[in-house]
Amino acid sequence: VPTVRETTYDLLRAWGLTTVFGNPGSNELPFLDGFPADFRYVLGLHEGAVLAMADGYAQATGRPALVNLHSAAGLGNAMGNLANARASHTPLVVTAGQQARAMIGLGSVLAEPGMTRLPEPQIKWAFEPARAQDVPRALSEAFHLATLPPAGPVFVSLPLDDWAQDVNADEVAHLAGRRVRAAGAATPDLVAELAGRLQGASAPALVVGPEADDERSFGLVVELAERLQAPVWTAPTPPRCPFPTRHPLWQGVLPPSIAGVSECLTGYDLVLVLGAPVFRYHAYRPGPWLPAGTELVAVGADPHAAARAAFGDAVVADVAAVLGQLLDAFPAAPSRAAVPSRERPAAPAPEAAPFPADAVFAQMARVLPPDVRLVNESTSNTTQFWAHLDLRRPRSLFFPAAGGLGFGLPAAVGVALADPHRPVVAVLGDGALQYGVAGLWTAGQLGLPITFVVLRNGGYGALRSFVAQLGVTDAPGLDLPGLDAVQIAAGYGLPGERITSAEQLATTLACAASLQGPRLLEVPITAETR
Ligand code: TPP
Repeated sequence: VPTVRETTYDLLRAWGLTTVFGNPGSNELPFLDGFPADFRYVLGLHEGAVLAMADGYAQATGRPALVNLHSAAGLGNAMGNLANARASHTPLVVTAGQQARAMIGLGSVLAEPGMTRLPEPQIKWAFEPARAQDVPRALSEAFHLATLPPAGPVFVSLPLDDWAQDVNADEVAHLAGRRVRAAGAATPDLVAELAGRLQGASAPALVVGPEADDERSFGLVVELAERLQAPVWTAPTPPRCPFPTRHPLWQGVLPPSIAGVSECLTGYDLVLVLGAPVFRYHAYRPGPWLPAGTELVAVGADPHAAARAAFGDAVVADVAAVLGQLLDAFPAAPSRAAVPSRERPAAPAPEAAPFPADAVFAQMARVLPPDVRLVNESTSNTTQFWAHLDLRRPRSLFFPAAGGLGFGLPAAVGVALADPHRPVVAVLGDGALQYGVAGLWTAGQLGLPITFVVLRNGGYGALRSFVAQLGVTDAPGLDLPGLDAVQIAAGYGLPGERITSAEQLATTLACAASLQGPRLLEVPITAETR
């Protein structure tokens, strides 16, 4: 008779979940007992790092990932990055070990009767199986639900004495072979209506979001934009890069405010939003949702986002499928005046440290290999970052979707694990580095080719700008003296270098493609004022 453990490992194998991102404790050891040789355990030294490594891996592969955390404490440590995973719609099966069933109600150490409430509201679903025998089916539900659109993390609590129990083989016989898929295409009527509106528009514009950053959609968005001769913006606060940043139709990132979006879209009669909520604002700058005379239609997988929007029509559907349908529906579009290209900011050459951030990013765009994957968690200079990026392939950029720091460093580890052939550069603020620092150890142990670029401005630069915007004075806690990123890296076994000259910056960045293992570069930068 198979045990819960054997059945579970067979299912995980069938689902391709043979990498376990975890940090273990006594509740989880019975699951890890006799860990099969064809599985890989990726150890993170803090659960926040574990969650973000899995998130980076899932986003970079486009496949779900499995996380195993330790009890309520480990799950709690992972909550910040669970918020990021929820916001980026990352398919994650998050598990935590629970005490032995007989001990849960007794207030025992490592027992949490409210375990399934703990990860609320950052999950699609949380469950603790009623019987040990239900563990395989519960994990099956979690796997499919995490993957179905809109994808996202789900949580299963796993009592430690379940693993050695027998299952009824008949009860679980069909789980491994089940295929659960969403069919997200639009009906012919809807396609005809959307195509008609686009063709009839005198000045259409596109706004693209993270759902379009995959192998299926990326090229189709370009095709649609070119066919329509429509300008393309990236939706506000982008966690991904869904459109090539040097394409002549790309206009940049929409500003993250109500008034800012409306100002940018002035002059367009129809805005088609593809794969983004409408919209993820940040600073409160009220104004009209849209300019007078502008209509908006959003296509995306998230029904909640569709329902929540305060304006515009919405179609809940698979972005790639609808893109394909639209392209088939109108092979030729009416000819329109050429869209003026965005004025690219001058790309200053770095001179000497401290460097302006835009000079560092311009240098990256010059010397990094074309297949580079970037993770960005440097907050005061995202405008400069987007201004200079040269990204032309899907899944090339990852940023914490909920704005929670501590994602970037470990996410880079997961991104590198997903494809060791694409070099990874993580751009981290000197503040951001500290929230996910434990990820350095995993990067070092696995010898992953990651360049961690720590931009040292000596403080919480983004908050310094907010202080000015919000009219706040004398706020404490914004300066970060006394941090030495090179020595921190050394403590985790990573080589590090402090960059002082433009030449050193150019040569060290240029070898990102030929690394044998991770390294950290500390780059002094000047403060940005916005
Ligand atoms: N805690 C978490 C988990 N996430 C956050 N976003 C914040 C606090 C608030 N926060 C936003 S930006 C920022 C902070 C603390 C400053 C980050 O500083 P740094 O990484 O050095 O980048 P800089 O802004 O200086 O470019």
